[in-house]
Amino acid sequence: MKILDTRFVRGFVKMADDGFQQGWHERNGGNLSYRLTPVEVESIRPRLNAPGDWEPIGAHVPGLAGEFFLVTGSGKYFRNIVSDPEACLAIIELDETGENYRIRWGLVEGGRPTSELPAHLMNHEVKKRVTGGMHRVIYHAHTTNIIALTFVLPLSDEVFTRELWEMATECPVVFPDGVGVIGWMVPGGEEIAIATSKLMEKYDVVIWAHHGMFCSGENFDHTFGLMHTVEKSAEILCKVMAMTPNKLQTITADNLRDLAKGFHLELPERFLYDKFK
Ligand code: 2HA
Ligand code: ZN
Repeated sequence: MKILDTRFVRGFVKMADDGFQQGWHERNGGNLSYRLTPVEVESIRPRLNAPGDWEPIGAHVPGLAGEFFLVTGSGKYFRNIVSDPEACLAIIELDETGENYRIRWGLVEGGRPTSELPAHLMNHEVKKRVTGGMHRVIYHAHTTNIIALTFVLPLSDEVFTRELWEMATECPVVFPDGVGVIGWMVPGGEEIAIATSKLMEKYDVVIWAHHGMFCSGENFDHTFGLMHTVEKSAEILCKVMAMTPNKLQTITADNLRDLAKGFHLELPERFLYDKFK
C-alpha cells in the first residue's frame, strides 16, 4: 500500500492540520509522533527506503526496541504538513538496544526527526508500559491559554488540575487523572524528557511552563480531543480572570464529588482541597 494512502498517515496529517488551524503551531512549533502497529509496519515494509545509518536518539528507550514511529521533522512547519507530508514527516525504526534510530521514509528534502525526539520516545516507552500497549500517540503543542496560565498560577499539579476541572463540567470526565506541571526547563534534551516521562506515569497531560503541553492517547481523536479540551478550559479560565479576580459562582469540590459518583469516576481527593481555608 502507498504509504501516503494509509489510514495512519492520513489520520496523522489531519491531526497535525487540525492543530495548526487551532493556532497552536506558529512557525516550527510543536511536534507529533505515532507508534505503528506490527500490521501497519508489514503493510508498508515493501515501500520503505533501504536502511540508512543508525543515529543516536539522545535517550535510552529499551522498551521500544525494534518499533517504528511516524514523526514530524525538526524545523518543519505544521502549516506545510497537509500539502507536503513527505518533506515534513519521517518514519523511523529503532534498533534492538533502544538507543539509536534510522530513517526509513520521508524527509525527502533532508532533515532529522523532531528536536523533541527524546521526550516523545521516553513518553511512548512509559505509556506503552502503563497502558499495556494501548497508547500510540504523543502530541506536543504550543497552546496559547495554557501557556498564559503558567505565568499566573502556581506551578503545581494540584492547582492546575483543580482550576481546569472547575472551568467546564466535562473536564474531570475527559482527564480524571489530572494534569502534571513542570517548571521552565531547556527544551529538546534528555533532562526535560526524563521529567516529562516521569509525570506520564500517572497523567496523560503534562504542561511545560512558558512553553506548551504534551498529551498522550490511544489514537489521533482521543489525543487531539484531550489537548483541545484542556486548552479550551484554560481559555475559559483566562477569560474569567481577565473579567474579574472573583468568581460569583463555580463548580465546587462537592459538585466534583457528585460528578464522580454520577459518571463512575475516581477523582483523587488531593485535587479537591478546600480553597477557602
Ligand atoms: O520547535 O516545539 O519544543 C519545536 C518545539 C520544541
Ligand atoms: Zn515546543
